[in-house]
Amino acid sequence: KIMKKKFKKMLLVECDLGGPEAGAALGPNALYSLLGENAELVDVIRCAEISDCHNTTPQAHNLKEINDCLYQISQSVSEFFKKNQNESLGIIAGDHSTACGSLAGLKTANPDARIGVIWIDAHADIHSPYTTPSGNVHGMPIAAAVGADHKKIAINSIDQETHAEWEKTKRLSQSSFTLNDLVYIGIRDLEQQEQEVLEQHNIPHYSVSSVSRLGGTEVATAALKYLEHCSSIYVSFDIDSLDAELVPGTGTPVTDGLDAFNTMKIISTLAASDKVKLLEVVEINPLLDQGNKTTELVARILEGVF
Ligand code: Z70
Ligand code: MN
Ligand code: MN
Ligand code: MN
Repeated sequence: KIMKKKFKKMLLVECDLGGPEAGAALGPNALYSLLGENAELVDVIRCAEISDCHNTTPQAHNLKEINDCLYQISQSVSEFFKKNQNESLGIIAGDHSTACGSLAGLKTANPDARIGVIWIDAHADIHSPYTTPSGNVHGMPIAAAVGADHKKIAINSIDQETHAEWEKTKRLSQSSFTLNDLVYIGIRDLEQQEQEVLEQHNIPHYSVSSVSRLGGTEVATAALKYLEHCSSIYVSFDIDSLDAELVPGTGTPVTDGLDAFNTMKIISTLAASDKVKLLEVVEINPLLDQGNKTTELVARILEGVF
């Protein structure tokens, strides 16, 4: 029996301005080229090149150019959902900084929707410019999407230009969801400020060991159940959620990560839910890969859905 793939239409976002090094902008094309003719391209968004950025925002590197990219993503995603009411969209992006743009697009097309978020990652990505240890914006998309500054636990003071651009990021991000509607899977490399935010908001988390114990299908089912009051669900799949040995081609491989089989079960169980409208895959960096090992594994994990 031939199963119809859920995400037949794809948006590529070629951006690597949110991470510490170049190359993630090449990930979308590398993965897309392995998907075969089933995948229909709806748009390709190219972010500025790192060499063209002046980086005048030290607590959120390249945020001006990232904001330009967020605007385009949001427009493209909202246009897609306005035109294709009951369809789903697959996004292959570069570094994770752009995810708040995808969420903003979903929200704009459907202002009354209560959006739930399932974030599969080694990282919590919930820093703001006030708490970031690195200034890398790929560590901030969730704070942007919910409009949080975390000023009470700040470790950085913010200069004027960073402040202005971050205000713009939050505006573009639309407060598309709230921390009550967030579930993490696989996070294991967090700073103390992130831990505090997670504890304060009681954000549920399925650890790698709970995935091994319960299995991917069970964990995905529980995550969907936790978000059952939401009307649509966005899934962000950062490939560094997988174990470091499996994914050399990513900016920050982290040990003790997810295995391929359970990750495939998680993704396919989530994709089977009608509420899951948007699945975004991020952080493949072909320049760091061993041959094509990482891209090929991710393509295999996504085989049933992309
Ligand atoms: C650290 C920071 C990070 C990757 C996000 C790491 C963030 N928490 N790393 N995605 N690959 O710098 O904010
Ligand atoms: Mn991430
Ligand atoms: Mn990550
Ligand atoms: Mn302010």
